[in-house]
Amino acid sequence: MKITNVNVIVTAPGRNYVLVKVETDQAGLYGWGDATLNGRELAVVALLQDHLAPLLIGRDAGRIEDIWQSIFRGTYWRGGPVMMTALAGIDLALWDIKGKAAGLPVYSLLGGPTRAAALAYRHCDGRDVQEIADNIRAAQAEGFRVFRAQIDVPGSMAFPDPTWVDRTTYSVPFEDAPYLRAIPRMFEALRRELGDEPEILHDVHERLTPIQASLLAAALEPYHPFFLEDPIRPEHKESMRLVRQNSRVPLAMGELFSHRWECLPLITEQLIDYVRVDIAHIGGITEARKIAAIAEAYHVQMAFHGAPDTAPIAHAANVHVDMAIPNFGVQESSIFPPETAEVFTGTPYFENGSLKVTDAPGLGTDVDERAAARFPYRPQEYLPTLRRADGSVQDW
Ligand code: KDG
Ligand code: MG
Repeated sequence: MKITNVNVIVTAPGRNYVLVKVETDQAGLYGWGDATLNGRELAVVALLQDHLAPLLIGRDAGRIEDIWQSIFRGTYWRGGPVMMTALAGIDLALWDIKGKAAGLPVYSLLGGPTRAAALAYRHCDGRDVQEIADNIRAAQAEGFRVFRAQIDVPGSMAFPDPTWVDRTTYSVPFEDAPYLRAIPRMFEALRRELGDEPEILHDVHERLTPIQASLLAAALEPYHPFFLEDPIRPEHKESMRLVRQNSRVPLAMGELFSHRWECLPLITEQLIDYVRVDIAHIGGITEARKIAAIAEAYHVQMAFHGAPDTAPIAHAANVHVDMAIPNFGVQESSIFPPETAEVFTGTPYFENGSLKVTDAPGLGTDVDERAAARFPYRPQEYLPTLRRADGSVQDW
């Protein structure tokens, strides 16, 4: 089963996606991978087309681990989000091929299902508590049990929504003091409004210093968040010790990590409870299952990043891994722009607040290439930069 062609396409049905099609010498046997890196899409395209695709032609598509190792360790320069997203695109396509060749869904190749479906959380962000509570109630009516709550803090947006972006300055404000006051108040009000049952989490987006993160985590204890996500910046992982020592709320981190070694200190010191790595940014399923296995040994659960900025293919990969691993925690879920339905089939679907994939062979997703061609790349759809009131840059 030799690789005969690697084709990279960029399509923007609502937003930009980078897709990798790996074709083989067996008639009709191909796989699709997702190599979307939000705001840096074309860097990944160039790496795939100019440097990695030529290395793959003629290789045995079934040797996923060997291909992974040869790209990660065998090409000298390694790691980083661009490389690991490109590698994920290839890896996902190869798992898709392996599943199709075997006539089995990928979760079956990973050891078979350990659960019926993947518990999902839904974004219920809002401008104020009332809007968040209304969003949570609406999601509850659909069967959801876990919710993400982000609130707009006046003068200090907690969740920059692309529609709010001032395209001339291309920045949105963030101030830590009002944010730190607003989040405990938000949780308090949500508990008053909704009671204790809904599981509510909050994403800090790496915006706080270690001591601020510790204070916030401690302040949220009475409201038992499901987890507090990315309270500190990802570079100095040891700072998580301070947050851990000073609070008893579950902690989650990892969407900006590129591989298992970045997760290690947080897992082995049990400084987090959920690993949030993004399958499309860590080299794919091959790396995800290893991180999950390391985490399992330390009683840490997996909560794969599932933001809408990757294509339905990566989301399908999330659910296949979630279905198979024993230490699955929760799956972030996304609502895709409606146009994606014209391009993708086999997108994971919701059932009673959980995500499911079908038992179709491979990842179960397919791409209508003609439809994809109708949605050209949208240049410079970047996230805004956050800036403090004095004009200085703040972590996104
Ligand atoms: O590209 C940035 C997004 O992936 C990020 O803002 C989403 O933090 C995120 C999340 O948890 O979904
Ligand atoms: Mg996040």
